[in-house]
Amino acid sequence: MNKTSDSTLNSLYHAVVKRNPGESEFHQAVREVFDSLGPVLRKYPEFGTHKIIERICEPERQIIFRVPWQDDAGQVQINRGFRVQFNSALGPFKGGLRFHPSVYLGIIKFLGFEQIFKNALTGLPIGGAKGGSDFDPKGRSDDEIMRFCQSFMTALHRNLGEHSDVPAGDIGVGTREIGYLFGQYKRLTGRYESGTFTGKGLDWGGAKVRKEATGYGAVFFLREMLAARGDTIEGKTCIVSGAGNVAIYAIEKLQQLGGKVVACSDSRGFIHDAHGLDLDLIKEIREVERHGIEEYVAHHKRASYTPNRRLWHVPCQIALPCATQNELGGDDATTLVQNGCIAVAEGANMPVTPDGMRILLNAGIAFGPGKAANAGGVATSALEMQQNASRDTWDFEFTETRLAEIMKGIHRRCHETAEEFGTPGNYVKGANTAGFIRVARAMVALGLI
Ligand code: NDP
Ligand code: 2IT
Repeated sequence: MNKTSDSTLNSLYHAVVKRNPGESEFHQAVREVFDSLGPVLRKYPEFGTHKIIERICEPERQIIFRVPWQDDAGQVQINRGFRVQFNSALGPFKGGLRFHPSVYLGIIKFLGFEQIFKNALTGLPIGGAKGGSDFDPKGRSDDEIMRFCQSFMTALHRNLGEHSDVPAGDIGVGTREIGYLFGQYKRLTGRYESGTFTGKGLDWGGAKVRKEATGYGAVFFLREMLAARGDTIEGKTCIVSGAGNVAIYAIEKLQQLGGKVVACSDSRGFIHDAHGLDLDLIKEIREVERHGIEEYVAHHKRASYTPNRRLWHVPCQIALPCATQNELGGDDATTLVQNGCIAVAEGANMPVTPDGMRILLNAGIAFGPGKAANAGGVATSALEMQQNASRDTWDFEFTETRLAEIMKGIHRRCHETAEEFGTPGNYVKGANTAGFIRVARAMVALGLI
């Protein structure tokens, strides 16, 4: 019986690989979820009868489009745009847009697939989607960013709506880009439909705490994992990869809770400051000037900059990968373990490779997978949708309290599900299992659609 469901999952995995050739990140995300599902199929044989797994791996709709735009020199540029509307069993499609030159269908599908289960774990009514473009915003002027966003939205706007598909930000897409995208959507539809986007500016329909939510949420999840082991963040040495939206607000919350963050990175290198990072300076360099993190050392002579983005050898007790997929591999995980690391929470999506994850779990480190640990961003997006629907605005404290409660609920769900399915303390199994069951039940209830 056990063997049957495992061999079924194995052949389903090979079918996914064959059907989606060349999409290695998507295969990786599917494999990880399938590795958790054997016991689920045994407990709920109806999921097999209803072909939930086959259906969940096939996006409901995939949109690929041309994005032509003109640069400041008057040259025509062509990029490719994507929106993968993966699953709407629990609510309107929901998930961010990524602008990065590495974007192709396999990345958007891995992100969209993960988003289904992440969104399910929040307990809120949101389906899963992801989109983006291979457009590289680096070094582009404000006008170029605006023209690109307008062209992107001209192609995509018909497929969006507050009850159908609600994008937000991700790598390379922040409040500025959401502004240009929303502006063009409003112009094309003639409607001030705030609920079609989240991550908006606070003056035009945005929600307090959304900017901070993913980083804060990851630290709230970390706090819960440590509390389950009778420990706290107070006094711990921490390192955080990335210096973008998620990393900055993860650092902020770690510091507020008494952690000492000594290193962070960007795509080119990392800074190390044994006194603890000066976050106001990092915000100024990254959010205001949009410069590289190496500028930090010009202001703090005591700090060092290393032109290599891998910072995992910096000794720490807590590590938060908050930059990008597959940034922490097997060797990095071994180094973390050897240096006495006790907890890793994924602020980014799939930052730890399968090898890395195996090593961290085998070492008994508290490991929070992205689906659970970084769900605070999308959960607060759902709170933004609630405020837009009721034309209300909540204050910072109230919204942050809601976020903390949601992260506590996600932790509890993962923890209890891992125990129920015989893998206590394994949040990877807990998150995959709990997220999958919620979506699968809804799919069965909604019939064959
Ligand atoms: P940002 O664009 O704000 O920041 C990304 C950071 O990661 C930058 O420091 C960037 O460096 C670095 N980075 C990006 N790509 C690479 C790469 N290929 N190699 C090395 N470094 C890289 O993005 P976010 O902070 O929003 O997103 C970070 C991660 O968090 C992503 O995995 C995203 O999917 C995930 N996430 C984001 C959420 C959100 O609400 N924004 C919600 C949940 C997850 P540089 O500036 O030099 O390019
Ligand atoms: O990966 C993610 O969860 C996000 N980029 C945020 C998605 C959202 O809709 O807020």
